[in-house]
Formats: sequence, C-alpha cells, structure tokens
Amino acid sequence: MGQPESREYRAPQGSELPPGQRLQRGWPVTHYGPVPKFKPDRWEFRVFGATADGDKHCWNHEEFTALPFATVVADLHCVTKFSMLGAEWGGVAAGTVAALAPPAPAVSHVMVWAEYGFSANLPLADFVSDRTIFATHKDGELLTAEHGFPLRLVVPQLYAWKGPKWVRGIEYMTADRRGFWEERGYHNVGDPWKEQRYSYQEEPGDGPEL
Ligand SMILES: Nc1nc2c(c(=O)[nH]1)N[C@H]1C(S)=C(S)[C@@H](COP(=O)(O)O)O[C@H]1N2
Ligand SMILES: [Mo]
Repeated sequence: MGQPESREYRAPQGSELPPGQRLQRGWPVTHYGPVPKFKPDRWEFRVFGATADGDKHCWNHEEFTALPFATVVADLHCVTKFSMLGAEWGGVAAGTVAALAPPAPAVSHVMVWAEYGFSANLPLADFVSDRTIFATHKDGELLTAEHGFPLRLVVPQLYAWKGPKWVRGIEYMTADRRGFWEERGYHNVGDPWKEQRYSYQEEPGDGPEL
C-alpha cells in the first residue's frame, strides 16, 4: 500500500448545492435493476479497448484492493434532485488506474462498465481528474451491497449516474459513445452546475447523435 493521500472538493463560488437540487437526509439507494451478489473468486477489474500497449489489463479483487489507497471528500448529486454533501470516499484514484494501465494517445473518452451491462461514458479528462475515485469505502466504512460493494465510481463534478455502482472495468475509447442512461434520455455530459439533466438540453458537440 502506498501513502494515503487526501484531496478535497469544494463547490464552485462557495455555493453548496447545484441549481435545482435539494439536500437529502441519510443516504437513499437509487439504481436500476437488482443488487448483484459479490463473488470474490469470479470478480476482476478489466481495462480494455484502446490501451497504450494494446493489451487488456486485469486485477483480481485482492490485487485491486492492494492498490494505493486514496480519499476524496465529495458530494453526490442525483439527477432526480437530491444531493448528499460531504461524504469521504476511500478507494483507488481513477488516475492510479490510468497510470498503471494507460490509454493510447488517441483516447478521448472512457466507458465505465458495471455488473449486468450497466455503463456510463465520461470524457477522459473527467476520468483522470484527481477527484474521481473507485470507492470501496464511505466515511471509513466498507460500502454496503446496495451502495455498490465491492466497488463504485465517484465522479464528484458530474451527476451521480456517471458513477456506476458494482463497477467491473473500463473501456478506453477513441470517440464518444453513450452509456446506459445517456441512451435513455439523460444528458451526455451531465454537469450538475450547468443543470445538464436531459438529452433534449444537449447542444451541438455535447454528445454523439441519438
Ligand atoms: N450499476 C449502477 N450504478 C448506478 C446506478 C445504476 O442504475 N446502476 N444508478 C446511479 C444513480 S442514478 C445514482 S443517483 C447513484 C446512487 O447511488 P446510491 O444508491 O449509493 O445513493 O448510483 C448510480 N450508479
Ligand atoms: Mo441518480
């Protein structure tokens, strides 16, 4: 294990809640479909698509959880308008994954893949942002199954659907492609500070055609 490092995320201009959001007490569970059962010997985290060396990279659960541990304090903004503020997420920085299994130079986007084929697309810049983390813990405790155990992605600067629970890998892409919710009416970018909720709000250049 490397040195734990701490990073903080502060909302821009000191405002706490993005427009149209309200504060949620507690931590609700929000997702589509059933909660998958964690099978440690079948679990692996895969990096595939346009990798720098052209190879796939895999970590089993033991290997992945032995990667350097980082923490990020970040809010979670659900597009259905509730926000949870100030959680401390612990796990492996997405930048660590990108450093160990780097993308080819032409990569512009990342598809994050989870159990049952759930997916979310991100610009590479958001993926490697130092606030993006593959979380195993929240506030010092292991995630529960409903909240994504053994691994979920947290991308503080985007709506929470961009952070798949039960994540199993990433695909490096040389062009943008829509993920699960981005194909089903949600905004391709999903910046809560710009209130980019729905695909009908997209402007030219925000995403591939529907
Ligand atoms: N695999 C998967 N991850 C998912 C979702 C989903 O449907 N499937 N929903 C997202 C949405 S819309 C939100 S708001 C958050 C909710 O996380 P929580 O249930 O831990 O609050 O998970 C995100 N991650
Ligand atoms: Mo959500």
